[in-house]
Amino acid sequence: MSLAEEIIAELKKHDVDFIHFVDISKLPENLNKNFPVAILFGIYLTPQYLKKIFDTPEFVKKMVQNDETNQDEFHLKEIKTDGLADFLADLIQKKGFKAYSQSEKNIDKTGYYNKRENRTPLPHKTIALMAGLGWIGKNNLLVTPEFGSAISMCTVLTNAPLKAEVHKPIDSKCGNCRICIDKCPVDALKGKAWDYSVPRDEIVDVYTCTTCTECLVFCPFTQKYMNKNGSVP
Ligand code: B12
Repeated sequence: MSLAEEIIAELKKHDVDFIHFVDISKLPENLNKNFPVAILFGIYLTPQYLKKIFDTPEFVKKMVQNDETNQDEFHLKEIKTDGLADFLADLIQKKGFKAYSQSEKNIDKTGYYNKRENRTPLPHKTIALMAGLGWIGKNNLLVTPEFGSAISMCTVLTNAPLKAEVHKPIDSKCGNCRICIDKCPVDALKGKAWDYSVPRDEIVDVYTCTTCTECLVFCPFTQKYMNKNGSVP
């Protein structure tokens, strides 16, 4: 079994939904830390979970008030994808190659988490665009044609000999839609369309964002996925 097959088999054992080997060798060193390849993987959020948020005003606020965060699907899947990144980096290092897990914990532990600006050097979204998975919506999230923004993902940077690809990002399909902007309870979304030259802070005010997930759930592409499985409201 090749290393690529072993990595895919290990991740599939943990119900990972998508895996991509992305060529990041052309990115500047302050982004790719001199690693030529990024392993991007993720898990989709369930339509049932999205429906719960869709039907429950202030879902996250109530969840926090009721101290139920530990049962929250997105929270649990974020812990899972980050944990798998740490596990994968360890597995690749044991094979004699270099690997860097981009879990929040490891980025912080290695001193690359800019807490003041809430940013990391090479966001998963940048790698997801290079994998051709989707576009950056007006919600500043990765939006995919089939699952909208209903994703928890993580990445591992490595010099392991993995056949990697890079693709053009999909053109935005937001058009004139502004549902995320109008749904945001704290007006953190500024209505600016993304492109490479647009800084994050011109799209979203991360210091006002309350992480209520509404911009993720109410996106029409997330809604299409949520409703596809017969959970039409
Ligand atoms: C810090 C952080 C936050 C902060 C700041 C958000 C932010 N966008 O920076 C806060 C706490 C506010 C936050 C909130 C949320 N977050 Co958050 N967050 C992160 C984290 C840990 C780091 C993000 C980062 O580095 N930001 C810095 C900026 C510059 O990058 P970015 O906005 O993520 O992405 C930009 C770049 O990729 C850039 N870009 C793309 N291609 C290229 C190419 C080049 C050359 C360049 C220069 C730039 C560039 O365009 C993107 C948009 O501006 C990531 C995990 C990770 N390590 O990536 C999760 C992550 C982005 N969050 C995620 C989610 C789901 C959320 C929430 C919905 C959670 C919730 N419960 O509500 C909200 C939504 C907020 C919003 N609408 O943006 C998901 C996104 C999934 C998706 N579909 O995109 C991630 C990937 C975590 C995961 N487990 O999947 N988050």
